[in-house]
Amino acid sequence: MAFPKNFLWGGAVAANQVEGAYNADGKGLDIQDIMPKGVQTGPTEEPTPDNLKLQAIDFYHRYKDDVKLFAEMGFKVFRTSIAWSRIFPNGDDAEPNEQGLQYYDNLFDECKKYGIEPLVTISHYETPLHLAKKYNGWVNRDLIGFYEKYVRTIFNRYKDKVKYWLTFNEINSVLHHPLLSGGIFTPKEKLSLQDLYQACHHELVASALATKIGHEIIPDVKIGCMVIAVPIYPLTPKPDDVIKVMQVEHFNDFFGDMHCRGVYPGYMKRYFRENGIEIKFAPGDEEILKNHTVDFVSFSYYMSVCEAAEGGTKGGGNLMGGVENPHLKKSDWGWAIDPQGLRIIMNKFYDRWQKPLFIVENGLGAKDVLIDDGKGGKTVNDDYRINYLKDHLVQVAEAIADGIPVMGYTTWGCIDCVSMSTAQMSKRYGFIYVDRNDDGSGTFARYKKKSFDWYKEVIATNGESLKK
Ligand code: BGP
Repeated sequence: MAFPKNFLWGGAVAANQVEGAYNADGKGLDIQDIMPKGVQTGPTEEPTPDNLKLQAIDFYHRYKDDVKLFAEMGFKVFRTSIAWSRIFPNGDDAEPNEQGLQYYDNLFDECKKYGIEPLVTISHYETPLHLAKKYNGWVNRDLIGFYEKYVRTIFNRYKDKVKYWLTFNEINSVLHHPLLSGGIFTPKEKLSLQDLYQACHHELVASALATKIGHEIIPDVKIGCMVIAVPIYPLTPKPDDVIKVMQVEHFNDFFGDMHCRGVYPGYMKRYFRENGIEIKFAPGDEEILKNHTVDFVSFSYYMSVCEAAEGGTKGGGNLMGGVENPHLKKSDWGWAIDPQGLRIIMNKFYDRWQKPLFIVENGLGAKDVLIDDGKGGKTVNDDYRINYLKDHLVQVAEAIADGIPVMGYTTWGCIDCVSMSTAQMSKRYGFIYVDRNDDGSGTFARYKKKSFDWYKEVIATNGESLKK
């Protein structure tokens, strides 16, 4: 397995899914604090006790022990996000919250202590609630200014500690989940296409602006976009099905095209024309988009889907829709398992954008059973997870052999965390089991799963152990 020498092996989480401490040390509320059921039902008025994210896995207080475990596995990189509302509690505050800034100083220092590079998502589905409620999130152009201020603050503060940044998590999901991804409070059914695509424009300008500012402030910085990668296969060879695939792919790829090419693609202009959408550009937008494209493309990969002009069974999956592929097995949560899809989408992305790739999420959400390890402790025999990750990493190696520059690989939820789509604890991805349950019970104790030692060996051998 030929992984490059400096390949960044590691794991990924997001602040809102691990930290808890939702109102500690001056943190303001964010949209996750009122989303107790993930994307399944609408938001609540106030934070409610059934929202597991309010405490999550208490990473806020336990990060030292957790980073130590990541270091034991040999992580070269740890991806997390900064909770915007720890830094600017309302999003539009005049001054940042020093306690929030200090917390991430401590976390990044802890990573550095073990030689782990932080990879930081600036905005991971956790827009300050006030920005959602007062401004309707990214529909409002003012968000660009608030984001710019936030970005300048964290870039200046962490410029010597963080070299790898992602501007928005899964930015292309905003078309499907406007509140989650764009902090847009208007319910999706009532949101006009005009407002939705204007919000996309604002996010894209903000992302390019962050790239510009990052390059000015941080020496040797690498700034990437982050998209959901979903290979789409036609359900049949009928040209109508293939056209359908092309059209759905256009909506998914629009965001990567903008980040890598800096201009609106023809297919999008056609869609705007035919749907009466007119994107309002402010002076300078065009130049910002054009001149500040990303250094690399990062993405999450969990599954592929099929599309058909008509028919097919609606597929499971977290955010993007599609119809079921009859040839693939599914996870406990109905997500199609398709390791080869990873190689396919990597080739597509590189052919299309010619930018280095970084796989920043991949993994299996499964129900784990904690058992005695025979040595007085507890563990999980998660061979299913090992097999899943192994099969996907073999395909990453294939993609590298295909000639694609790949910067690294971070598994999703390297420590069990609260699920984004369903807000459950029982959907576990980690190498480290956390004793917390869907009903909120549990001690928060950590236990190493079988996959912990497996991944440790993969990293130690730079992927050579995958041959076994
Ligand atoms: C991605 C999100 C993550 C994460 C992951 C797994 O779309 O970026 O935040 O949670 O999906 O999804 P889930 O937690 O719903 O299983």
